[in-house]
Amino acid sequence: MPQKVTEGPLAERIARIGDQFAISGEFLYGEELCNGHINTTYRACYRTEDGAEDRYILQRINDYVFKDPVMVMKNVEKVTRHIRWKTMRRRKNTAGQPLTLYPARGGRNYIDLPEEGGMWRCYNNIEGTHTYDVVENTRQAYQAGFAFGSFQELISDMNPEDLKESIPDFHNTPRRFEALQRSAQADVAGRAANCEAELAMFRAWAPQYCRLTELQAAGQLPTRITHNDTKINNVMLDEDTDEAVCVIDLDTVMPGLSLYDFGDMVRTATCTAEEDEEDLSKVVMQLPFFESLAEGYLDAAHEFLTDGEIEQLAFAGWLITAEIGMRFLTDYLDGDKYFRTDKPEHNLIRARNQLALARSIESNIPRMERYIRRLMKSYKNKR
Ligand code: GN1
Ligand code: MG
Repeated sequence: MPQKVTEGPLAERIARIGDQFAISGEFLYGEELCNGHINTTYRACYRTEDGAEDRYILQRINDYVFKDPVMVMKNVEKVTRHIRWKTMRRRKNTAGQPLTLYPARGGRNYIDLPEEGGMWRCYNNIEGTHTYDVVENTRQAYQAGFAFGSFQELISDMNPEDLKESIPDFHNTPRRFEALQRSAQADVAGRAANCEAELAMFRAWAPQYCRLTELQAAGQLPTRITHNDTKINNVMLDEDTDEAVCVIDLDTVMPGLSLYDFGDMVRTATCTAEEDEEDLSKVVMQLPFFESLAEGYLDAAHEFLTDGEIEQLAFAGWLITAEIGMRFLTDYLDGDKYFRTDKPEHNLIRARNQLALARSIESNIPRMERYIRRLMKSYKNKR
């Protein structure tokens, strides 16, 4: 649980940043939320005039990762506005409900505060919800799939050209492999000798990395606006019922392939071990979780996805797990510049974990594909 602070340097800093946004009331306390490997996140609580307590999320955009934070904010604004437009017209709440950005001093939805480390923005805190770092039961897997499927459906009619690539080639697996090769070659942190076995495994898989990008280049997979970071802990579930309420962490919304989004759900919602679990015997994909996840996702998304996309769903789970594994190993070789780490070998541990998970997913692909075909048949029969 995050520690609530009412005074001292951290509380003062949070209050100072909160003071830049369209928030009224008296500052009560702040807390640092340590979720995610990238941004700095605080929650601030204010007492309103009528005695209620309102909470907000204050977040600094990591400008090492996002070279152009303004571009990130423009993408986020377009997506949240489009979702608001759509949900208002439908007059019903959907699990993809948007976050609300609060205006900052000066008329934008963000503010550059060099003395506070960079660019900040403010969101509503989604009350009455919680997140899971690992999935515990099939209901949670279903709800996560449904939430991201609904999110994709809500933005499925946006024009991909309206958003910019805030991180170029973010999910371009062949490029990620090239980057890994370069980092192994440069070996700036002198760590390549510690991970020869892992490097060899990623090299052995190399011929498969280009499958989705080649299908996309050949026009057989549509470019869409996608979320690009669909980890299980980026979906807020109702704290009493575990029903999906809202998808968060929109920083990487940009043109991409829906398959990488589904793949990242498979990576994070079908295994009960954390991303940095060292006991690899625990790092296995559980088929019942996959089935619920796929059902939730397709319940929301089967109508707009193409046959070409449906065919690659199972493979995408394997591909992104290998890709994220390569990114962890690259960062290990580069000396831990990108992902937040808590120990010297943290990125190597994560890379080994993802290798184990990718192997486990690989061995399940035929079963996963069979289940998807069954699901798709059931939708056709219902028509
Ligand atoms: C990062 O910020 P966070 O933890 O949601 C990363 C994702 C990785 C993920 C691995 C912008 O996401 O791409 O899948 O770590 N985000 C960025 O846990 O690189
Ligand atoms: Mg993220």
